[in-house]
Amino acid sequence: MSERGVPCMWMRGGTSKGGYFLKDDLPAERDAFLLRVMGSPDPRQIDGMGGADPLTSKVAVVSKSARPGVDVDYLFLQVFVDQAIVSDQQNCGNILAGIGPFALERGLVLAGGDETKVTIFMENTGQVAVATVATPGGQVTYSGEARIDGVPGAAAPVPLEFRDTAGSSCGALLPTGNAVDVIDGVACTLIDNGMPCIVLKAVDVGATGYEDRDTLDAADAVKAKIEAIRLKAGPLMNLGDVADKSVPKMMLVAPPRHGGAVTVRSFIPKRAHASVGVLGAVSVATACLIPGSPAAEVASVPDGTRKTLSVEHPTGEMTCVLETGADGAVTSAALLRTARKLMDGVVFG
Ligand code: NQM
Repeated sequence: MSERGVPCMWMRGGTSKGGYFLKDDLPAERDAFLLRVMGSPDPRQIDGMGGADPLTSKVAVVSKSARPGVDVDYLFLQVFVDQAIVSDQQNCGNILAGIGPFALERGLVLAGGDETKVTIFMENTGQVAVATVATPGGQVTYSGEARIDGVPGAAAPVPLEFRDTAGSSCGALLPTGNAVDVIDGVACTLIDNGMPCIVLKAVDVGATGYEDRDTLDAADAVKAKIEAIRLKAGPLMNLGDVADKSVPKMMLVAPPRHGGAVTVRSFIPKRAHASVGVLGAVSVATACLIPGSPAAEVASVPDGTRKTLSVEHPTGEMTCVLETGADGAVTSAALLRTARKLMDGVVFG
């Protein structure tokens, strides 16, 4: 491919980072271009913009939406670090945090007062999220007092709301119809409330659930055990052969230690997450509400139909606010993220 420059904004979205593109700006040979932009495949991504980490090798493709009541369409692409794969098989709630600001910056949405609600269709899963962006005086601002664990300092808040995320990729919240499936002798909940996840007790696979990221990445025996479970669970979750897919994510849970609802150590799926994904956290929090599940056994769940669940992770916690219906099912989820514009220019691929 000839060297080609394409307009791009580099942004931090939540605890992830990546390139944000307008759909019409991308070349027809999109995936080859994005692999070159990130410098993949290469564990160091030395010849590209990627940060040698799945959390910083991400792309958002954004366009004005033709759907009624929706402002923009957002396609998330995971550019694998050490394989030549660009995957649309998962969503990303962290990169989602940058979509509202990006859409305003590019004029796809007009600011409406000091706060602007941006309604976003998530193309990967066919669901809608609403982001609230701070727009004092009609201008996007990234400065503010909101803090999220995993990101130093403070920034403008970007609250996110999700509805109807159940079964986003697997067709049902519990794709096997069971609260618990036993795989390789381990009790697992196969669940999808916005992100396909396998939730199991850390102690059941030889971990504690309180390790830091480096310790988990070096835990070869734990990783081999959970990958074997993941490969068996993929077809049961209607995801087919998941050997080369970034879903389902592995969620190792343990009792909370800091006053939260649950502790999680996640693998996405082969590297440990530095914190936890947004929709991943929503799926784990939802699993905590399912009676008899491994998550429910370790979790501390508040009463009431509106439940605030703090999901403890390696670098702090993520608070999920779940609304539940009369039958106890989760009907919506909300959480707080922040985002920041890092670079606006032309990227070469
Ligand atoms: O679960 C990483 C991230 C994510 C995904 C991953 C995410 C989500 O932290 O919605 O945000 O699980 O691959 O960006």
